[in-house]
Amino acid sequence: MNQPETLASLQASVHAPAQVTHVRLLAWVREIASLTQPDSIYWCDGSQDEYDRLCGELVKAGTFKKLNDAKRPNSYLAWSDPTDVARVEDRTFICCEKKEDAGPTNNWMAPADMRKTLTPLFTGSMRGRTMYVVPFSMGPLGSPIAHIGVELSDSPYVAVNMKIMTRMGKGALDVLGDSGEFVPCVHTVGAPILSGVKDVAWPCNKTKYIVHYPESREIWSYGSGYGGNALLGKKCFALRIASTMGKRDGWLAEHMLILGVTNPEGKKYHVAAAFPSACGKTNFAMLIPPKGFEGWKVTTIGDDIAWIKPAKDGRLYAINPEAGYFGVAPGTNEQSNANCMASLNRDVIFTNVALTDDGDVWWEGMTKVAPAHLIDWQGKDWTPQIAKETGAKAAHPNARFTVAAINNPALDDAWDDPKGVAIDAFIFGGRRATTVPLVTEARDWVEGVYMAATMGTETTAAQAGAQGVVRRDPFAMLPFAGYNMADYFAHWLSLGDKLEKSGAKLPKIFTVNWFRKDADGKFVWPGFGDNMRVMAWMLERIEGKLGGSEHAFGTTPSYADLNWNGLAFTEAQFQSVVSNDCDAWKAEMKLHDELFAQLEQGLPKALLETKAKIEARLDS
Ligand code: SAT
Ligand code: MN
Repeated sequence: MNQPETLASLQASVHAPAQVTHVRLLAWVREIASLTQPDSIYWCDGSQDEYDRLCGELVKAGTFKKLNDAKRPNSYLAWSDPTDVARVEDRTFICCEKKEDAGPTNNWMAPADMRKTLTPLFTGSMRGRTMYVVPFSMGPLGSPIAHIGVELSDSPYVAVNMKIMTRMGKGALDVLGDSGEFVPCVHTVGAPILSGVKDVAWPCNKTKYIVHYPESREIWSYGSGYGGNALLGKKCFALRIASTMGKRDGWLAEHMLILGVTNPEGKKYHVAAAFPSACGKTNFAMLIPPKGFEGWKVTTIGDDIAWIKPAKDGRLYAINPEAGYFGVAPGTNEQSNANCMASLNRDVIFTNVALTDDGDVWWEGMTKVAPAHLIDWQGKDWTPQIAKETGAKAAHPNARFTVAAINNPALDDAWDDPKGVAIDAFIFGGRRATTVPLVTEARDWVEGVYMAATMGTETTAAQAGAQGVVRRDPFAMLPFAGYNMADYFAHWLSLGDKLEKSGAKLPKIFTVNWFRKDADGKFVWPGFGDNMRVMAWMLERIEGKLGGSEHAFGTTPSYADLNWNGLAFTEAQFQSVVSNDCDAWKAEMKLHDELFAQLEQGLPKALLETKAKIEARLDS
């Protein structure tokens, strides 16, 4: 006869500490363990001891190399399998009951079909490995804006990265209590260790599935150990699943950095900015004001994701749900991002950068002169000569660092504030060599949403596939919206409408493009710290100051409207980055047609009306 199961026996069956009294959690861990059949189960407490121990085991397993402690204390380097180096968008699925709820920009499969596909893959997939139970909070522990997730993963690399990227471990379990809500996340590298076979340094599987069930709020990830494919709190939870939660409950989960900017008079503003992956969000979030901006201060709240909720005062408050940065290493240096370089002095996990002969790291663009010899990210000898002859990169272009936010010298005092910060402006930026001007202020919320919705960008190394191809990337959310993009636009419009009707002052919306090129293919705008010049103009606009000229899409500053102190940038150069070529824009508007045709079903009328207005202005 079946005995009623006691909490103690349930805990014992999954090796849970006595602290864990959440029956649903315990039962789910047992269910996944019986499916994936790990050799053992380990509950992460999130302590430094645990982190150090797991890193030590990763060193023994050959996944990590410990870097020279005298050069970079407490830091490690991992090299991935050369086939597992970026997010796999073509293997990413939104599995809701109705295909139209995922929309034409997402891969879709019916939940039942996907479960049928995944069950055999997950069956026994953790054999020979430990299953790590990784409880985490996205957002400050206990914040009303935060949400809890639990990731079950057979990758200790994931466990230690999650310790840096989230509030991971005991604190999250305490918030969960014995009945709290959590998003269940199952991750396997899909490489069971068969008896007698030695494990590899970076286990993964050729077959990959990154699967979201928005209706039951589950995430299932198979076959990859890299970044957003495997650290499921990030893009999978904090964007794809959270965007569906936000749509339902009236808030926004966005692919945005959040920064604070304080002027010399001591007035502080908060800006949230959306750029596609690997287009300089981390650099912008850690911007150091250039010469000519003495007395200004920029501080970081987040570098990748913002959760934004309307508050009773009618303003939009944002938190960074993450606790660390998983940023692109190549191109990062003292000039492009000195705050980031300082953040990376210690306590870092590097993935796919090169190893120097003295046990430190290097990547393209880190120093002007490359070291004479390196071991590249694939473990091969690398010299500047070899690079010249073969084009071999020392670091993979999507090589990353994982580092805690508290390492950032420019961290904002309010970064961990459960209330969040009130947003004054949204910035949307693509990477475009032509057409799109340096900066434009939208006439109003609806036109701002139009510009964000039709944003185009050249693809980067952050996604597997061809680079430098222009694709529409609405709100920089193309790979991250967990539901129909047309409904996502409608959600933005309706939120703005509601706030406006309540009498609230909406944040201003700007679009930027730091990436215009000249006839020789060189970037014209210096970017990085000099982006402060553009931001200062935006803040003046928020204060209602005039300046700028109106054109078909909104207002762009004139040369005289920007502070040029400390930068030699001619009026002609400026013209070349702000000019609006009418023919180019007419062609561009045709590309918007393509997007709108794709999203036809459910596309808000307001966007088509806005398009017609812009086209009429272009024609006049
Ligand atoms: O690999 S991640 O998805 O975390 C990074 C990115 O693409 O922005
Ligand atoms: Mn990102």
